[in-house]
Amino acid sequence: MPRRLYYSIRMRSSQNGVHISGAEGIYDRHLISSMVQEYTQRALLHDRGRADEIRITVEELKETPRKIPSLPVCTLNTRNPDAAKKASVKILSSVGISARAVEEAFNAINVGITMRGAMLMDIEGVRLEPDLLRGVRVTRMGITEKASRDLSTELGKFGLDNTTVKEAVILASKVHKYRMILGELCISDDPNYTTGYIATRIHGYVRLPHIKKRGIPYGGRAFFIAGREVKDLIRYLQRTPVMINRINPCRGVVKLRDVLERKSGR
Ligand code: WAQ
Ligand code: MG
Repeated sequence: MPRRLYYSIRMRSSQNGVHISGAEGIYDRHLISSMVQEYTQRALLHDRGRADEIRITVEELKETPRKIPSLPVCTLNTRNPDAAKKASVKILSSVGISARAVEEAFNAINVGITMRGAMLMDIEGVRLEPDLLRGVRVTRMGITEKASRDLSTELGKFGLDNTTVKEAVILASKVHKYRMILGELCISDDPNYTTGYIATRIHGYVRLPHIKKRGIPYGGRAFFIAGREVKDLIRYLQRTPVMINRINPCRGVVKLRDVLERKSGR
């Protein structure tokens, strides 16, 4: 029987060369035209302004996507940026990332120059990505239709069924499948979106409300890496197609103690 074909569909929109929105997924052949339509609509309706250029890529994947489960999601009751940072340090240091590295990641994000991709840092905070301005972009991830419905149901229990959270969970689930990645810090670049997250394979995806003050127009991502050999890792992040086909249960607001003790068990 011939291999079943999958397609990576990616959208980017901009106005006067400035990025407005982006989205991507992996789909069956029969969904290509409806997804192209959906992404076009999404680009045209984005509240950050009218796109004057929309680029949509439809690419047949040469490898069958790896199937993986989603990270479990929970939320801490952090009330301000300082509390969010302290919680980040506690959780990330429990998997071997130094407090200094976490500090470096926050500092680099707060410089205010938003990168297109993520920083790669070793556990001491030394930057490992070859292009320090652009970072490394994770692409070629998706979710099956069934898992997407299940993720919506699961997140919906806590009022979190929206594309921002879903896409971040899908991205993080791909990232943390790779053994060398110990942890992640993410702060949105949307000035109105003040919830960030950290993630580890052990603790899952931990949401951090008020990680930044409202109105701040920059954000960023850092992946903390065991070792320093990043070539295969970068290839995985950028090119290996990965699809979520199973959803782990999510929790609502939890205590930091619960996150540190009750590991997600993956
Ligand atoms: N690969 C690597 N880095 C990326 C990617 C990608 N595909 N997309 C964005 N980044 C980097 C880039 O530096 C952005 O400025 C930064 O991450 C933040 O990206 O559960 O919306 O798309 O409520 O603004 C977190 C949701 C939302 C928390 C994160 O990130 C929650 C979000 P944004
Ligand atoms: Mg954004």
